[in-house]
Amino acid sequence: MAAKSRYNVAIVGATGAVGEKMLQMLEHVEFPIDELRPLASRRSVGNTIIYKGAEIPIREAKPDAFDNIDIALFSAGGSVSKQLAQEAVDRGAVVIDNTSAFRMYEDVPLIVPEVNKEDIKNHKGIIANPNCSTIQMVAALEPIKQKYGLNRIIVSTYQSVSGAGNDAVEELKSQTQAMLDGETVFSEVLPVKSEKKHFPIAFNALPQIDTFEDNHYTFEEMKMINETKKIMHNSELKVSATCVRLPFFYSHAESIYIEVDQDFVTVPQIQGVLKDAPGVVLEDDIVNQGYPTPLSAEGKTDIFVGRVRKDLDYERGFHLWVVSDNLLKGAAWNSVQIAQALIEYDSEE
Ligand code: NAP
Ligand code: 3JM
Repeated sequence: MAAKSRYNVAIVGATGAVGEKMLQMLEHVEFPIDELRPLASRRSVGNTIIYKGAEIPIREAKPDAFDNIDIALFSAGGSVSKQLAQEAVDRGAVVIDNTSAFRMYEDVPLIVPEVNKEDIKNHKGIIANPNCSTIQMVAALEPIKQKYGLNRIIVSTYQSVSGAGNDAVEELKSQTQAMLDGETVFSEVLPVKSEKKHFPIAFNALPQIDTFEDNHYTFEEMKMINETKKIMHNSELKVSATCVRLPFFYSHAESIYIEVDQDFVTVPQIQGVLKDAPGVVLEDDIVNQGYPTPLSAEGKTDIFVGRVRKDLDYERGFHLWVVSDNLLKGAAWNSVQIAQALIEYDSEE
């Protein structure tokens, strides 16, 4: 992409949970935009979005909507990305894709700027934004890996419903009220959109995010496992994940167990590394019940870490509690950081 003073930017999925936050984040960093082009499905044509106080009509996402676009941020699901990302690239845009469509392709960099920003330079038109749960985990663990080595990660997630989009947020709201009114309710959106009646998410915990794979892990769990190895440049890293959906609206929390490569590492040493880590905030003050929660992280771009403690049985084992806003660092903010890095590299060329 040629360096410019201002860029034409398309947002594919501009009316969605992630797309709305992308608009906020672009505005927040005063991204150098010439034309902002919000795209969505045909259903949204006739509606508008507000950007910097101006009303902008939404256009249908189709190939010619990418004419003269420099950067296209995609978050409208994997099938839309598979259909349109290459069309955008063919018209001269760089695509930053929020879906799982291309993340594991060899020629597609998978980027968390605090971890592997330099990989952006290898892009061939498409750059992928990792899964929300992967992003907050690798950004917290990379500085520990740099200092003490890392050979195993076992993570259990506590994920909010907004990770499944605006429909899932509405489903939790209506189910909660219905259950308080004594009704029997079933889910249609969570754990995955289906015709089948499913347990409610309200007042519940669902140990399924996305569909099941042949190895009995869910696709969400396999995304965390495979994406982590790619971003951390270590195919030998041992990673296992259990992903659980819980009835709150925003942020994901994770209980993470790690094994470092060195003996005699202390909790204060791990805390010290996290204190200095970019994009990470240490909130670990158990005397005052100080630790992050989904509500305390909501609306913030940082990754919050607390409850750092040593495993009781294994000398090189540590446990951490990591929380971040899934729609911000987990999606929109990470994508906008990638866009910023992209134009920064272009201006260096
Ligand atoms: P959402 O709230 O359901 O929004 C979906 C968006 O996609 C809406 O803007 C919708 O437009 C648009 N869309 C749907 N079908 C379309 C089509 N055929 N053509 C063009 N636009 C279409 O979902 P979300 O939470 O924002 O997530 C969107 C996608 O982003 C997800 O499917 C996922 O792949 C990705 N995502 C990534 C992360 C991450 O961690 N990186 C996190 C969450 C989501 P209408 O309003 O016109 O229907
Ligand atoms: C987060 O319908 C779809 O293709 C979207 C499924 C989805 C994804 C995904 O796989 O792209 C929903 C929510 C993600 C993600 O970030 O991995």
